[in-house]
Amino acid sequence: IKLLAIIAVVACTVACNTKAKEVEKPMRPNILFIMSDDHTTQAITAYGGIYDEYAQTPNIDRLAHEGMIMRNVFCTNGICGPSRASIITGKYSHINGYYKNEGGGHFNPDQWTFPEELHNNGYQTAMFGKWHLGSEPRGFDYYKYHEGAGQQGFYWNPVYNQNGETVTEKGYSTNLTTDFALQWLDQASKKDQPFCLLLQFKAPHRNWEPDTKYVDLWEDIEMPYPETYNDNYKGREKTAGDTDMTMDDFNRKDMKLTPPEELSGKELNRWYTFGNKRGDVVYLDQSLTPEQNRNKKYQIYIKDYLACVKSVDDNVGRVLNYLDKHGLAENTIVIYTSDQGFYLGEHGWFDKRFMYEESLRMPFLIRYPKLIKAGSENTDIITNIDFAPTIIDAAGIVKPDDVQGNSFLPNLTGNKADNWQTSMYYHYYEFPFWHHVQPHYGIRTDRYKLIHFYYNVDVWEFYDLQNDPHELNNLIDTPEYASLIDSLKNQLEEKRELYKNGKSLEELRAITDKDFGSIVGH
Ligand code: SGN
Ligand code: CA
Repeated sequence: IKLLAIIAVVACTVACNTKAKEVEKPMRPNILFIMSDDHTTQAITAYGGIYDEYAQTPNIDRLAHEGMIMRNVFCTNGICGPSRASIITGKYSHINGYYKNEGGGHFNPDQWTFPEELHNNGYQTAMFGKWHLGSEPRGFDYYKYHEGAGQQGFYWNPVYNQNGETVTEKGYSTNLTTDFALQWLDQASKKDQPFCLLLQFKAPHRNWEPDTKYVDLWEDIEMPYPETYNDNYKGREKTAGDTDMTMDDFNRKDMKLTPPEELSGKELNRWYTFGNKRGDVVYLDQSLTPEQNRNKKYQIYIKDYLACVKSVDDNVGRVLNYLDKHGLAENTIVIYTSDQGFYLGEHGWFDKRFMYEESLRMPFLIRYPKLIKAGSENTDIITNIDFAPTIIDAAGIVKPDDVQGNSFLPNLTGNKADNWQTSMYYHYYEFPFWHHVQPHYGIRTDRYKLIHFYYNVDVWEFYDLQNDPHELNNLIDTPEYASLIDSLKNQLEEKRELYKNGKSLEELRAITDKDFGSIVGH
């Protein structure tokens, strides 16, 4: 009822705009969309994880306590540019044209996006931090995004593109990006029109450089190892077992080792990455056993990652305090998410890309006191193409017909549509760089997952997430599941039809091979 009332107010505000102007101020909510890069749910205390005892995220958790935690929000193509393109368009990669980072890095700016829609509807719009879509942002009154390293940006003294102009700033990127966003908010919040602010941190992306004050935070502690840290990839040899994202691939740059002084740029790159040869392992110290070496690298990795998260959390706190202090908390929808999840040593990995749980799942916390009950939880199956329709719905705007996602605004008040999706479709294309993850597509229901890896292998995998939450037992050839697998294959085909991705394997491989024009320079 509350939702209907709000919709009625919004509808009236839009419809009676001319007449009602002097009587009532439009009640359209402000949107604060906070997205970090590669921040996974295992590193957010509200979701619960093995690091909770050591590394907490009290500010991000505030959104769960004062709003809703969503546990089944999934990415449709688990890497940066593609996820971001899906988020702003509400469409799958094969429709918005942004399939890959490598050789795929130019977003067609002429297409519909939610920030531009809000802008056209009287919102003040701005974007800060990581953009990573190659083309210039459209539909923003103001933007300041990371340049350098193929738009990955730098942790320290970052270079930004500020409304088309290159500027270098001094300091730590997570803090700086927040400073700039708050400066913009200072003037935007004084105006009558609502605002939509996209605050998109570079952290905690590779190579995980913490702020100086957090560098030695857990020096004397040995962080716990995830249960699947020693995965032997049995039954998944050609997929999970054939990557470049294990601790062996954790390089000298990741370890923050100091290079010899006399190296040229090219040599330095080689020194950092071991010349990118598959199977090379570099030792931190020759006296270590392979296992000690691996564990020591993992400790560096997890501590640096969690320290980067700490700065993200601090800055989320700064922003939430700002809203409180300026009386903006009531009428602002605050979202915290990340472009995908990440492996924190699960299956022995860092990075993402796979349709396995840790990287498929996106954190998603949302606070909007007018609509969402404090401390609530949701487990509906939602994907990143549903973000755009939901955000514009909250602003009282009807989505264009060709937007593929659906608004989950009703789900936030327990009014989920009867025909809400009970499964989701995933498709990843980039290969072999980075990390040698075979292109694959698949379907996930609330209990099962079916995946087809197809680039230069032909492997199907099937998991029962209830009995095997860590996805260690590929049951594709288990007779008891044969009919269930058949039915899932049909459902997967239906999804591909629904989303208009009926391409042949040959056509799909051609997409992986095609260079769409790149912003590389990693
Ligand atoms: C860089 C990283 C990769 C990472 C990609 C994509 N290498 O290339 O490890 O997978 O970005 O990340 S690095 O040595 O340059 O750090 S994404 O978040 O942009 O998708
Ligand atoms: Ca990312």
